[in-house]
Amino acid sequence: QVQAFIFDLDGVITDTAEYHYLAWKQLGGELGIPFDREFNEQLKGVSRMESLERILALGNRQHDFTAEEKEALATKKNEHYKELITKITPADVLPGITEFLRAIRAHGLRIGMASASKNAFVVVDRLGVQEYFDHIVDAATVANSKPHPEVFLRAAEVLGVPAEACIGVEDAEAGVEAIKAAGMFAVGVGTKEAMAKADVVVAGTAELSYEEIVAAFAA
Ligand code: B16
Ligand code: MG
Repeated sequence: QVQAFIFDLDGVITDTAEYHYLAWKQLGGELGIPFDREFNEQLKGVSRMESLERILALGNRQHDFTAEEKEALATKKNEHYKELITKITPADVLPGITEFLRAIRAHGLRIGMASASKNAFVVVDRLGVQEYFDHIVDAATVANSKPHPEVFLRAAEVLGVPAEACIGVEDAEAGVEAIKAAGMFAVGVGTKEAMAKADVVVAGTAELSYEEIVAAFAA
C-alpha cells in the first residue's frame, strides 16, 4: 500500500529546469563551451558542482581550473540562476500539479520533496506550495548527488514511511535512477526514451493522475 509521494522540484513542480539550462548555457558561453538541450539532459537532477564538472569535461577543460576557481564558476552560474528565479510566481506551478498534490492529500498520504537544489526553499516559497509538503530535504545536507538514492531515502525516513511504500516523481534520468536505487516506485515526466527506467511515464505534468498511478503501483 502506498503511503507517500516524494517529488523532485526542478522540472516537476515548476520549470526551473529551463532556468538552470539558461544559466549554465550563459556560463558555458563565457567559457567557450557551447552545448545544446540534449547535453543538458545530463545536467538535470545533478548537483551544481557535478554539473560544472560535466560541462568542463565536455570542453576538455576539467584540468584548467583550481578547486577555488571552480567554486567561483559555480557561484557565477548560481548568480545567473538566482536572478532568473526572482521572476517566479504561483502562476509558474506546472499544469496539473496543484490538483495532483490536493488529490494525494485528500487520500491522506504524506508528501515529501527530494530536490538536489540548494535554492529549493526559495523556489517553493515563491511558488506558494509549501503547505502541501510535510518535509523538504535540505540539499545542503545531502552528501551524494542523484543518481545516488540518499536524498529520496532521507525524505522517506523523515516522513516515517518505508521506501517500498513511496512513489517518487522525477523528470531527470539521474533522478529516476535515484528513485529506483532507493527501492521506490518511479513516475517519470518526460519522453519514453529519457524516462526508460521509470515504472510509469507521462509526457507532461498535466497527465499525472492519482488514480492511474496508484493503480499501477498496486498492480
Ligand atoms: P542548485 P532537482 C536540481 O534540482 C536540478 O535539476 C539541477 O539541474 C541542478 O543543478 C541541481 O538541482 C542543483 O541546483 O544549483 O540550485 O543547488 O531537479 O533535483 O529538483
Ligand atoms: Mg528535476
